[in-house]
Amino acid sequence: MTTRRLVLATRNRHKVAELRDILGAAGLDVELVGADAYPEIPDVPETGVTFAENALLKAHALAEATGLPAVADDSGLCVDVLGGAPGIFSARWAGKHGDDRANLDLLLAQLGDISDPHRAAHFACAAALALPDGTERVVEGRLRGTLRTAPAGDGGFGYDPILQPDGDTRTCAELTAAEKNAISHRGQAFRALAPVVRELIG
Ligand code: ITT
Repeated sequence: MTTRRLVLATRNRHKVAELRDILGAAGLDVELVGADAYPEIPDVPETGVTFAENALLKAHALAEATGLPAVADDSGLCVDVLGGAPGIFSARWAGKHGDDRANLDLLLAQLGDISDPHRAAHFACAAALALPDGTERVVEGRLRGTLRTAPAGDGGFGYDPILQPDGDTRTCAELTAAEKNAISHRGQAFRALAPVVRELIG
């Protein structure tokens, strides 16, 4: 039997690495290919207003363009005292998409006067699967924690250096990749999606 190919609808190389680890550990017998293998396919505008809507937009666009099953995630950091922001705007909070350091610095400045008991936040992830025939599934995961006042650690990406998961004394950027995947929003969401992928594409 030939191994099925599954396209990962992300150009974020950190996410590709995490998804390879997470889906690999879930025992999926599929060949995982990043969206970078299809440079001619344009990025889809993230016009949704929820993580789930955006994840489905990305997965459907790539499934239609490639004729292959596609998985996507949309994720971000939701800060309680900011009413859930940056949320779906996490990647472009400081203006330029993907400028992790500027996003993190702006958020820390905005929270400068907020004391520890009020610095609760969570990472959220919606993981979507879309098939070329329009079949879709979406599941969500969360990682709750507290925001530090200064970055610590150099692992991971994005807001990892300022989120300290509940029950730990380290930030996400101080965890090993395996430790982060075991508890992360993305790990939870894609571990929940893995049996669905197995059922739908074999
Ligand atoms: P794709 O759309 O190509 O997948 P992206 O980086 O634009 O890549 P999102 O639109 O989902 O992805 O934005 C996610 C942003 O949320 C990301 O840039 C980080 O700022 C933040 N984020 C998401 N997951 C994170 C994680 O595990 N650790 C730290 N920050 C994270």
